[in-house]
Amino acid sequence: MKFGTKAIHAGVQPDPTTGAIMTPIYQTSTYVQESPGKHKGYEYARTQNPTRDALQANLAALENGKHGICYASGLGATDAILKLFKPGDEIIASSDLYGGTYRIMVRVFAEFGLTFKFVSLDNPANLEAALTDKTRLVWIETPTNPLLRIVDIVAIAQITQQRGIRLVVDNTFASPYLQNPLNLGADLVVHSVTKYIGGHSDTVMGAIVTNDDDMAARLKFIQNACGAVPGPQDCFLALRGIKTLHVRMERHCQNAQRVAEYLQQHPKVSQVYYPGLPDHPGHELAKRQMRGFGGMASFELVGDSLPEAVRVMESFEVFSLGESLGGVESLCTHPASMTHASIPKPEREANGLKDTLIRLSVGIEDVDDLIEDLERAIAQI
Ligand code: P1T
Repeated sequence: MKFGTKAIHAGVQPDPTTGAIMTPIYQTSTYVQESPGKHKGYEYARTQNPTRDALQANLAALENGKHGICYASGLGATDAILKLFKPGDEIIASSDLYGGTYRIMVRVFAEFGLTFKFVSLDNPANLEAALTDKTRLVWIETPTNPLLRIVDIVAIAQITQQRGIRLVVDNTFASPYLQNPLNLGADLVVHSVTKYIGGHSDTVMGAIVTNDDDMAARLKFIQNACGAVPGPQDCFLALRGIKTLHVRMERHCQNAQRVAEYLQQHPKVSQVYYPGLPDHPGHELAKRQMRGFGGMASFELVGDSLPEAVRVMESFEVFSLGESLGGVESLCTHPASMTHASIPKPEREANGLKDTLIRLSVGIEDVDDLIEDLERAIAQI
């Protein structure tokens, strides 16, 4: 079955009691048992919920995995993965990554004895150099947030597999429509469902997909034991969002390509980060491992003046200034003060993330209006 058909049909079937074509929102906390332990497969809604089951099966199908497990947020999913490890275990993560992922690692799990190293993994040789006999997990985003670097999943997986180290790919920026890391050698795929999968900026949720039965069982145990489950209404919204994922992603890619090309030729723009541009260092790799270049683009203005960058961000009329990404509407974010503020400035700067970087989540509006908005906003400086 091809992607669009799976997006609409995988994991869902007409409701057995009424024939309702849409999976109902099973808004219940418990399920009646005939006799202690004699029930229809559902006991308590933290443990199982039919709306969540449908979503989990659907997401597993979209990532070509066996097991889908959903959490109350993307960071809830990250939290569950980190709980698979023990004090003394070392985790190597790519140095360009979502600030909240950095924060849960450094401010929460480091306190429990996990150790973390942040390494620029767009060159896989850097991973070889950083590995120790304590390394148990490698964590990558690709494309990375917010600098849109491309990490070679196959090359990284070759290194981790040889040494029995687990590889997680945060596939939030690509979505399962553009990239399937399990097919490229990853052990676990993690998503902020909040973003492209949900697609409408109305839900916060996370998901993990894996083919590994043992890790799936442990992650389901953590889902139930620690309790970071999404509610049924959110699962319904995510399922509804997914039905148009393939159509939305096509338009996100087209619009972002046009926006990136426009920005690249603008005399007041010094740098554009978008993997669909032929001079992006990861362009050829992105062509190999992705089916499109996605809807995220970042840029810097000539002169690197923070007040000027702020003036541009304040001047947008179609792009809304805010955190998050992946919704149908275009958003603009200031990573240094918003999504990546929890990474100390010297570390951000060492990684190439300037205070003047502007990140765009290019929505699916009419692209001419987006370009006009950029033109108007940049003309303010
Ligand atoms: O917000 P939440 O659903 O908990 O997802 C966290 C998360 C995980 N991974 C990536 C790559 C992310 O971008 C995020 C959340 N990011 C934003 C809110 C943002 O604006 O970048």
